[in-house]
Amino acid sequence: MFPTFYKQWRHVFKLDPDREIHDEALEKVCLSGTDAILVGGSSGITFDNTVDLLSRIRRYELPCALELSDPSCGVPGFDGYFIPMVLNSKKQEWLIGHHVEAIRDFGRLIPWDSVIGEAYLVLNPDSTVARLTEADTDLSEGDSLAYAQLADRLWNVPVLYVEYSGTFGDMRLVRRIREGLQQAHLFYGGGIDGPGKAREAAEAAQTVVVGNLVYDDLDAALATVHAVKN
Ligand code: 1GP
Repeated sequence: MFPTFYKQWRHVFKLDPDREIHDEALEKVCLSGTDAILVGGSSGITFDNTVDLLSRIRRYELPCALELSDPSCGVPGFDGYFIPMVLNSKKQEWLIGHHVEAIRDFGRLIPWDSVIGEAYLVLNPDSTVARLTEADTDLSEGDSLAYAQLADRLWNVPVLYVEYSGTFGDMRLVRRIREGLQQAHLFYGGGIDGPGKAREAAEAAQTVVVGNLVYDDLDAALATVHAVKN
């Protein structure tokens, strides 16, 4: 059985261990009414900065999960571990290679009961994650739908993450992707700059992820919680 705790999440803040957040801001984020904190980022993540952020978040009661793309940053003590696999990466290592190495080297330490496979569809070519993984973002609507259905129906991944990190995506496409899913739970993230876009994203996806806004405009970020959950 896969863990299913994330299925209740409508709104999530994603915090990056490599970015500074002051205690007062972190308190507001954790007491905002969001459903969970997802810890992750595309660069500069280390074991130490991940431990540090987790221990600060643990002062509060909300669930906290780690998006783990580098096994050397596998800090114990999170409520769950999302393992990203980039569907449209041109580099095999981001789809399956790193994962095989991690299981080979650390398999005996993996808490499988709290591990969730997370298939990413990366759609903003200018994002760090797209560059890092050499994602093929030049996709037709049909291509995107096919990637999503492959992950959902052929691979039975528990979570599909439509990632527009840094820019607001095409909500019509996101909605169509969701309509085509049979069992996967849909996360959307990218470019949410306030309650309006948060609401739009919430109409299209099951879980809305807000990242950069926490660091750029905290008040606007906090306002997205109510917009998504009500
Ligand atoms: C990033 O999807 C998240 O992985 C959130 O994106 O930072 O653009 O909000 P933003």
